[in-house]
Parts: sequence; structure tokens; C-alpha cells
Amino acid sequence: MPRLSGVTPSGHIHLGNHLGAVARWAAERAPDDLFFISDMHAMTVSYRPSTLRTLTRESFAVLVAAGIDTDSVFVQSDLAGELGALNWVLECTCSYGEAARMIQFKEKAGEQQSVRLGLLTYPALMAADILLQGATEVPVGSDQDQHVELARTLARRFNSEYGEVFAVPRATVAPTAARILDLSDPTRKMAKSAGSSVGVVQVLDEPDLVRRKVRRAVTDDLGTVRYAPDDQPGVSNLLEILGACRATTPYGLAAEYSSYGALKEATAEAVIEHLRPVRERTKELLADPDELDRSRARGATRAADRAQPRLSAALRLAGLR
Ligand code: AQP
Repeated sequence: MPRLSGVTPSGHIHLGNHLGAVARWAAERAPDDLFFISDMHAMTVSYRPSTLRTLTRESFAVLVAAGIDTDSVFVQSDLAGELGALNWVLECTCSYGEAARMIQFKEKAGEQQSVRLGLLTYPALMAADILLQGATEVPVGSDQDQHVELARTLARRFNSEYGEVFAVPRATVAPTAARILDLSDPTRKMAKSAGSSVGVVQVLDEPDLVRRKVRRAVTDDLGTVRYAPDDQPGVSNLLEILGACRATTPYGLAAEYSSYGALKEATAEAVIEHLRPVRERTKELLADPDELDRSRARGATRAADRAQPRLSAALRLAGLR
């Protein structure tokens, strides 16, 4: 059952991306799985090309450093030709209403003065990412469920209108750490695009900085360590993080700590130890740009080889070529 998932280089990879996605992909990886850096998705909002290039490289290195095999990671734009072609076919399979209904589009469009057309059509590109590789499982956070549902709809519609070519994918959501919250504002999720990095632990943060960020985490004035996400979101978030780092559930951990200070210390040290090998390996990889380029080329070749027959078949069935 090939899995496919990606990270958008819209900022530095953070603890939420790592615990909820990257570390899990690495731990559960199978030979057929593919993971990618979705640099084309980062263009749906205003961005700087040089920053995008740097973040793409850094994100690629983090995925490899986390333990994903180099030929299982690729950069989306290395397949820009194949994806661009299938994207158009899928845009022409999707209705305007279906795209405009996407919650993420409504939320992100609402925040901007000038909305890029790509923000509306990006779920079709995401469907192209998934369908091109024949992925049957797409591990995502709950906010991406709707996009995978659209990919399912488009696969089924294309298959029935033009001919069977696409596997119908399904989303799988992580059972734990699926929504790590911002340490300074536990009402929202930890995000790359957060206005301030005070509550966002980045995978490449130095240990001292991690310690400071965790110590300053917003909790509450109840004074009891309990896993109760609705009543104590800050404390529960720390327990969730600690549990994910120790590969255990947050419930049992609560009883081990009698003060918020002790919980914060334990969480900071667990995060530092959890991230240490990834941070150190990422630095080594970034220091060897030639090897990184070779790895990137290997991933791109494998992804393109896997995509080509399906793309040709889809274009033929759609009456092209
Ligand atoms: N806070 C989070 N907790 C757990 N998992 C998370 N993911 C993202 N944030 C958290 C998961 O990380 C994977 C890659 O995410 P993405 O790059 O596709 O973008 P995103 O979900 O939009 O992540 P961000 O960090 O919030 O970026 P911005 O601020 O640019 O929107 C996904 O599997 C995601 O679920």
C-alpha cells in the first residue's frame, strides 16, 4: 500500500511537523512509500524565491536526517512537468464549486488582500501529487482531510468518465501528536507561518533555545498536572509532546509530575534529546551540498519513473497526445 505525504517549505520544520508527521513517516516507512517537499505549494501565498530555495533544501535535509531513505524523498518541483500536466487534467475534472468549498481556501483567502488563483486551485495540484504516484494512503493532519477527500472524488470521476487509471487514495490521521499546539498560545496549532517563533520549537533550534521556549510555555492557574485538552490546553500540550518524545501516551505521564515546573523541565529535556540526532545529521547533510544534490536527484528519478506510465495513460484516456 504505497503512502505519500509532504511538507511545504513555507518556513522551518517545527516540532509539530516532526512529531505529527516526519518522525512517524520515518518510523513506519515501507519501501514503496514516497515523501516530498512541496515547494510548489508554498507559492500560493506571497514568498521570496531565495528563501523558498533555502527552505526547500533545508526541509529535504531534515527528512533524510530523520531517517527517510534518500530515494524515498523528492522535491515536488523536480517533477514540475509531470505534475503541471496532470494538474491541468485534474483542474478540468474538478468544478469551481468544489475548489471554492475548501475550508483552508476560505480561511487563508480571508486573511489576504489579493488572493492568488493558485490558492483556489492548489487542491487539484495536491490531487495530482497523490494520484500521479498511485498512492493509496496519505498520512495527513486533520486539516488536510478535505483535500484528500477531493483527490478521492477526482480519481473516481476521472476513472468513470475516461477510464480506470488512478488508485483511489484515503487519508490517515496520526493517532497521537496530530495537532501540537503553539507553546505561547495553546488555542492555535504550532505552525511554520506563526507570526512569532516564541511558541514554535524548530527542529534545528539549539538546546538552550528549546529549553527557553518550553520553560516559557503558557499553562494555566489551576496548578494540577492533568491531561485535559479542553480545560488545560497548555499543560495537555506539554504532556502530548512529552508522550510523543517518549513513545507513550500523555494520560499516564500526568501522574508523574506534581508541578508545572517539573513537567516543563522533563519536556524540554525530552524534546532536546528527541531532536538532537536529527539536528546534528541535518547540519552534516547541509555541509555537503554535492551529496545533497545527488540524493535529491535519486529521489526525483525514482518519483518520475513511477509517475510516467500513469501520466501517459491518463493523458491518452483524456484524449490528449
Ligand atoms: N502543529 C502540528 N502538529 C502536528 N502535526 C502537524 N503538521 C503541521 N502542523 C502540525 C503536519 O505536518 C505535516 C506537514 O505540514 P505542511 O507542511 O503540509 O503544512 P501545514 O499543515 O500547513 O503546517 P504548518 O506548519 O502549519 O505550516 P503553515 O503555517 O505554512 O500552514 C502535515 O502532515 C501536517 O498535518
